[in-house]
Amino acid sequence: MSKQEIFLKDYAVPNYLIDTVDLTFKFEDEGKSKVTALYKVRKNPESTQENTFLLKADEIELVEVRVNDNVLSNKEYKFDGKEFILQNAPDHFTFEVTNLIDPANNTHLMGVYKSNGMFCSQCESEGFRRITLHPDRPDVLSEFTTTIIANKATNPILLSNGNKIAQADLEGGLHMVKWHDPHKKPCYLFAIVAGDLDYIADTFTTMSTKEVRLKVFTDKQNINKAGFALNCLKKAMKWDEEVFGREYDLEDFMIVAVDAFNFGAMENKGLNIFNSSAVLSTPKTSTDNELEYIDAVVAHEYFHNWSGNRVTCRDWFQLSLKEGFTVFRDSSYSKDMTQGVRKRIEDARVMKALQFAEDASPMSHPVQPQSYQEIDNFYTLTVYEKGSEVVRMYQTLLGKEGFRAGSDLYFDTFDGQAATVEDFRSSMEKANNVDLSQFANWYTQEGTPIIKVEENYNAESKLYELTLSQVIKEGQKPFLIPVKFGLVDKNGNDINKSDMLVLKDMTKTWEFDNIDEKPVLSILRDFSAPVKIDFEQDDSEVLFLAKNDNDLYNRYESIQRVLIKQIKTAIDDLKDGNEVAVSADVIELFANTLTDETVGLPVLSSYLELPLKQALEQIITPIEPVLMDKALREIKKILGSELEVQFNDKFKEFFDPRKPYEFTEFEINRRATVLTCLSYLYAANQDKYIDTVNELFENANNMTHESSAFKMLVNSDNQIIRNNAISEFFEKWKNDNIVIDHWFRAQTANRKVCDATFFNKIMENEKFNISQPNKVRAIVAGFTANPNFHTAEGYKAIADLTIKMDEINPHMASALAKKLMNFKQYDKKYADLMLENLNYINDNVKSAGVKEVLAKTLA
Ligand code: HT7
Ligand code: ZN
Repeated sequence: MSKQEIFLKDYAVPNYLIDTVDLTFKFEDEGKSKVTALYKVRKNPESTQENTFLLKADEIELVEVRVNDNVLSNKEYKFDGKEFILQNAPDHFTFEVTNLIDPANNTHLMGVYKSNGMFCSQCESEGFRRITLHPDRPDVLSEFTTTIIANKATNPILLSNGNKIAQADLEGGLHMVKWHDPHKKPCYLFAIVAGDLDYIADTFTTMSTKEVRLKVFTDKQNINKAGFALNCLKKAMKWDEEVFGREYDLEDFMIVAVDAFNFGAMENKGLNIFNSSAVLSTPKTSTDNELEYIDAVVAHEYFHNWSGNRVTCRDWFQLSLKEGFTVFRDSSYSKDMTQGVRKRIEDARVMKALQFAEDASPMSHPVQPQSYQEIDNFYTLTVYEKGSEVVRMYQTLLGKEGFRAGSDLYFDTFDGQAATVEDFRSSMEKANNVDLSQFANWYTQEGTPIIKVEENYNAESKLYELTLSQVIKEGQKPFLIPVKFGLVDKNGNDINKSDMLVLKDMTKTWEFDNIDEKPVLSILRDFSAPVKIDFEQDDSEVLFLAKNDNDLYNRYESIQRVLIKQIKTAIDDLKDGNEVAVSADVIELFANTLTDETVGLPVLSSYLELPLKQALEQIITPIEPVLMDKALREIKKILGSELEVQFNDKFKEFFDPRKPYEFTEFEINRRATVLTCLSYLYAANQDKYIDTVNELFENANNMTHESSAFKMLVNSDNQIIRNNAISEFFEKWKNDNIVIDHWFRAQTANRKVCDATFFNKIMENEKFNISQPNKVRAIVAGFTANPNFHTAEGYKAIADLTIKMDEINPHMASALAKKLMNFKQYDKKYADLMLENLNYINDNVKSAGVKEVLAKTLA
């Protein structure tokens, strides 16, 4: 059933505020659990509305409601299961509700549910209403006290937000723990956990010398995998003090790992709840990428303590206020920790491949959406990643110091309040004494702006002119765009003095005089704004930049431009029934990249990566997914074969499989380079390199090597090698609930192993569990990247799974429904089949989230 559309322009302050929330949970190991909520309520002095107290509900069973201790009869309120309305409420009163919840049967994973026998919660965005009656909006901030009662033998650990203020053993094998959170917070930051958990502990001394107790809780079997995250937490706490001046504000900071979780993690005040895949790790069980991801997620959730919790959002339209800013903060942290320049390349890669695709999709929306039906559909790349790029542009324009001054002012001014993206901007403006009002357009206007570039050089007057024009949607106002650039001479040196142009108007020309020779323009260095560039630059200039640009990011970008052109030609060749050929220029460029001393380890593996399919799909249309897949494979094979010597030299220079594992920038880059080189060599000549791959697989002392080697073996042309690797990996890792996801994903991604029938069958595997989103994500991420997905049966398999998930977990179902959303960009033979399946999904689903995606897609 579709939900009513909610508009930002209709925002009104809440009629009532709740000063204190007193919750009591009595958890039952079997059957339903009882929740009692006691609120101190008062009329909001800012509200001009009547005395209507409106509370939200979802799948809760009401037992009793009291106002000022008097039980209400059901004639004294209106309740339809979703909304509870008390008309003519007093100006001040206590409101007490008792209700039942059913955690064991809560498969939506929102509210309180059970994961692996443990009680846990997820309230953002609108999950608190699945726990008890509440206005459930982020601008109602309260002081929470939480009492948890449960069987002591089965649930020895009872956790909630804040400080533990009491505990006692009770009759009948029960015990009780009481928590109090002194910081006012919206209910979406509430958390509760009960179960038989183990933990590791440490301490952190803050900059004002307060000692904070740190704990990471996991199920008993995984406690040996908690240390890495705990260490990351300490690094993040220190970094936030040093770089943003933010200190932690409670005596305890706790992280709990749960297996069934809809997202990466959740920043509940003092009690972060994590998807176990975003916390549990050792080098033997997690790849470098996964460890870096864990480091980033731990930091991200911790950073929310200020950007999100101390200063929260007024309404869900302000989601990017906390998410864009916090992604910016975690991205800066990752750059400082291990990722360096590779981080910028990766962030831009995600933006260009995935966020730009979202901007071009039916679900396109501004960083600050102006309306929604189901807010959970808007936890998107646009709100998170583009939102982070927008915050980054503030820093680019204001400089690091100016930005820090703005951030300090923002935190000081809005501490303890629910703020807006305008509040953030006004802090940046005030601290720097500038007018940034035009910046609002980045928040309110959707789509990816294009900058058209024109240049003119006059050898006689030695004048170089550069014109930048904005190509934006009809009706949109021009964006304020920082454009970093270089004018590169033939020796690869920059001849421009300032390195940034600020484009405010629809079009503007800049003049540079005394230029002796036409320079080569290196535009949008550092990916200084989330825009596309339309520039018909000579192939020879692009190639020159790919080899000589002194800006490490733009050198990568130019290599990608050369490759995109090559892939386009290859797809055309295949369409014409010809074989794929790789141009001498491309081969020479790769040879140069592999041998040029100026290409250091920090960038080498990124420079050697072929463009992501999603990035190509925006440029090479209509999309021919099967031909694209083939073109990419052929190009890789040819490069691996033509440049075998160079790849092998690099490989040998850095290959050291027995070296003890270290999580350092150098070692991560070294492993990435080795594995990238090996993947080219293996693509070109499996027989010759199979022994190396096998050895790496058998003797790996870390998951980075093991998982890469496993994927190569699964890709073998030899069925026996494939099957052996698949069964060996399964036997070794079947009892590791996280590592086994590599096994699921590697198979469904592989065209030699998985088609639609296999995809449907793998869900019957003893280790597959449909109620764990990680499992569903693993098989779907693999299969949708596999060319066999693009068949009638492949689309139907995803449609069937979407329909099934709609019943079990609507949040996941929405994500699945988006897989077919871009059907119009595909060649007609695929588009028709996708459309057929979208209609089939639409006829068979109920949840508001999926309905919203389909309504936009089919409009
Ligand atoms: N703020 C968190 C968002 C989140 C979430 C949203 C919808 C459904 C389930 C969810 N779990 C966590 C995550 C973050 O950005 O930090
Ligand atoms: Zn976040």
